[in-house]
Amino acid sequence: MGYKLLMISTPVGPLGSGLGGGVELTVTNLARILHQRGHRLTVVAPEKSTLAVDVELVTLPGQWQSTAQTAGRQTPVTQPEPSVLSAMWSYARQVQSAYDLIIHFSYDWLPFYLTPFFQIPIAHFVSMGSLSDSQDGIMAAVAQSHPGTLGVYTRTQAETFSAPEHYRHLGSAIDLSLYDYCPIPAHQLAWVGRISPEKALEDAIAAAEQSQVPLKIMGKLENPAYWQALQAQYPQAPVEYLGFFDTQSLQTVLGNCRALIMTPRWVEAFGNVAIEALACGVPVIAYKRGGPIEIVRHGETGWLVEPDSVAGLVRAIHAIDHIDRRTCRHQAEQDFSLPALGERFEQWFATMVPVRSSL
Ligand code: HBI
Repeated sequence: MGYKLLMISTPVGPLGSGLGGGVELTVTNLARILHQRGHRLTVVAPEKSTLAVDVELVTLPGQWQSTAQTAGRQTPVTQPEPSVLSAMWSYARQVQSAYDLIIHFSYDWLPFYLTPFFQIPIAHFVSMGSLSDSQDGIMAAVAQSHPGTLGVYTRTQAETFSAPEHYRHLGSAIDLSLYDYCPIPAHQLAWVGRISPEKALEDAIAAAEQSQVPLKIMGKLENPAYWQALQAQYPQAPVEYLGFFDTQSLQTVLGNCRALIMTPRWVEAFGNVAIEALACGVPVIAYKRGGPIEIVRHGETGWLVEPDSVAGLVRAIHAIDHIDRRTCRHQAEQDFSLPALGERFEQWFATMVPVRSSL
């Protein structure tokens, strides 16, 4: 039975800009698989958004939300006006009667506060771990008033909140047909992500310098000052920043690497880049922190390293040949395919959308 779904994207930037990080991939992939499975979708996103899926895309003007992960625990809720967040939710209120369900991907206060004022159910996909008291508070309120409507990537992410049992684990996925298995890589490592302090790129650069294995860096240069500081701190490190790539270009470079290095300083909710690497046959070396714990099979598809230990990263880099690259691709096919993701989300929606009478 096809649902009529209104999908509201993150308000931190246009879909396709990379500003929305992993959540952009989640929105695009989920739209793709739900469309393929016969649901009727409308995606609502900030202006200048692009979506490589043949569904209705409604783009709205307004200022972006500032990124929540740069805020502190006591940071008050902010909403610049004219706000793209309020524009997207005003639109949703006007059109809601044409849909069975709204699913949104904002890590912001407003959508949670608005929930009781809407006539149709709202599925809240929470894309990060706990970051601020105001966001935790409003999500806890919805967990109480609308149980079962909060979704996350992983158990680890849910456990950062006060009532983990209220969060449904949806995992993540990628379109495996876009990723080519690479059996024999070049002698280089990859680091992929928004270049911002919580991603701790400095540790990967230090490990590249100590192991003398070249490091290819890709991702949105979100914090140029931070990047400048790293270059000054490690002038001799064998690293190269290649830019922000679309999936096709990313997987070409990533697949040609001996390993992906993941150095999250914060609790990474999932780590989509980890499954992109596995899909190319690339082992993942990651700190044992957050989402990668539930992705990497230690000793089989990569190495989970003591958090913040550069020495641990270097040891793992020297042991990377113990990993069979075919096992990496196989795990991606088993756990992280789009059909598996579509199934998990449909099961979640069924708990919120009243079954229409057969009449
Ligand atoms: N910050 N305020 C805010 N809202 C979001 O939706 C948001 C964010 N920061 C990062 C982000 N979304 C995504 O890039 C991550 O969830 C992946």
